[in-house]
Amino acid sequence: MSTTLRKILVTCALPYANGPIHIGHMLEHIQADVWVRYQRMRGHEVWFVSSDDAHGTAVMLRSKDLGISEKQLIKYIQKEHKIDLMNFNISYDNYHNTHSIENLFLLRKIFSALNDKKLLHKKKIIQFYDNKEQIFLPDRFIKGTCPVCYSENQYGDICEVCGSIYEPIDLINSISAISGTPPILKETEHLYFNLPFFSNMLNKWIYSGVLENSIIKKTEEWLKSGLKTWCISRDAPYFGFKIPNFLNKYFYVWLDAPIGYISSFKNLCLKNKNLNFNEFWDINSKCELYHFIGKDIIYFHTLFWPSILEASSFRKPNGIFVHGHLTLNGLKLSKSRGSSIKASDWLKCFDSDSLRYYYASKLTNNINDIEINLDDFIYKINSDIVNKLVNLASRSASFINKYFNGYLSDRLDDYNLYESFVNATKKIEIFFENRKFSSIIRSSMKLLDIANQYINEKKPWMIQTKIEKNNTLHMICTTGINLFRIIMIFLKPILPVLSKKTELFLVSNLIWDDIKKPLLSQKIKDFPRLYERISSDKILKLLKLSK
Ligand code: NOT
Ligand code: ZN
Repeated sequence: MSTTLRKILVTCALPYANGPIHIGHMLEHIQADVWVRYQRMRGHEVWFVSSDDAHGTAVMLRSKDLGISEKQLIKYIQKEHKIDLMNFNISYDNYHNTHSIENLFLLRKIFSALNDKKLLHKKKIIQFYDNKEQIFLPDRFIKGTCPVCYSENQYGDICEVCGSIYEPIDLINSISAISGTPPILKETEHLYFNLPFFSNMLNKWIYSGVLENSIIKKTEEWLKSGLKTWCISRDAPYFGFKIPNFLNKYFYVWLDAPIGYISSFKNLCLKNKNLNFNEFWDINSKCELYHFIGKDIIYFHTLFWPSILEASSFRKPNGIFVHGHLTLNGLKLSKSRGSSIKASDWLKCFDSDSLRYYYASKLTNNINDIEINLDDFIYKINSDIVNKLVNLASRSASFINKYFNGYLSDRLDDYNLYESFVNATKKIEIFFENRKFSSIIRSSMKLLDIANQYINEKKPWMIQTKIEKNNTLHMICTTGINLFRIIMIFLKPILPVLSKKTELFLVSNLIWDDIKKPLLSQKIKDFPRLYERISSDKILKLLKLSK
């Protein structure tokens, strides 16, 4: 029995509404979904929400390229994103978008709180401007040579080669990524948020158990080097929400994007009358709040976001769960540079459980990069899922179906062995809670080796006896089925499709609290095709699709 029941709200970073979901995005959605499914299995009340990040220059330019309005684009993209996420069985309770009534309402509320507390001021600055396209250039739309390591073709905010952070003005030979012409400098006025005011709060908050040590270290560095005021406005033309009483200025996408966490939940509350918005977002909320993010946006979540929440009297998160970048056969998959595999293309070649399993086998609670190697992927799926997991079920079930009419025996052959599997539960629970998914896979595979070894030693195929209920053959195979069942309960949050098939086959749901109690005497179904071996031929197909 789970002890105290918790109320938990979980979010993933909001995918931009300017392009498809890639397997890089999917790493995060899968990581969060596995954690959410586990918590739900333990009986906790979990709400899982995300949203499309609809605003910003990139969305505006993309819709211009396509010759459609921004609203048409984000509507179409949101539909596509939802399908991709559903096809990977990401169990969102709500998937909204930030160009919504709820987000506008919350943004205005937060904006007036910031105004009331005098946390905003206007400042004139000089900025890069594309004279040809008549548009101020965001950092990501300026390219040039890094002023530190002299690598060419770097963005205006950060060098992807040496990691230096600088101002766009510092770039050497800068060029507008929109028109390809060198930008000019032009004066403009912007709205700034007094981030330094929150230094003391942040200096305490980061040690309150919300961050892993490596994230604390990074945030400490930023705090030590001194916080700067944060520009929260953008010039027209822009796609976003207009700032009241500030002509031709819009709220910066990074201000309203995190508000999307709140507004998606607010939208869910409108659909589900039993949910109480304030219970989750009040400053004194007892519910837990966790954000899953990638390491490229730590800054926004450990500095800006808690400060904005503090300023507007909302509660702060209990944890920021950060993962590393994805690399494919050694290459970094970057969101903005577009070198990646689309989630929908993946499904033309492989199934969704396989990616979920492979990611889980690599994920842990640190920010190391996750390396995908497609040959290794094929090998791991076939050797773990087919040869160890499904094989254990298949070799046990064949005798049960053939000789015992599909009925399990009334007793196990080896209770000690069964007990030793049950005893792994505590360890697996701790791994899940701490997001050490790779350890869950490793432990499960070790147990499967033991189970398969047990069958090898007992050699049920050599047992020549009368077909009698509860004879040794019957009890050995029932033990095999039950060991398989425990591992499937452990892996259920990771493998939803295989779990569903297993539940149909066992005519019994995979339930955490049932681990201790073996499945006996009842009828199971004929052994179905639980999982098909995957073939390396598909790698070429996938790479072709992704060109
Ligand atoms: N669209 C952004 C990205 O990097 C993520 C926004 C997450 C919302 O893909 N965040 N905050 N804070
Ligand atoms: Zn550099």
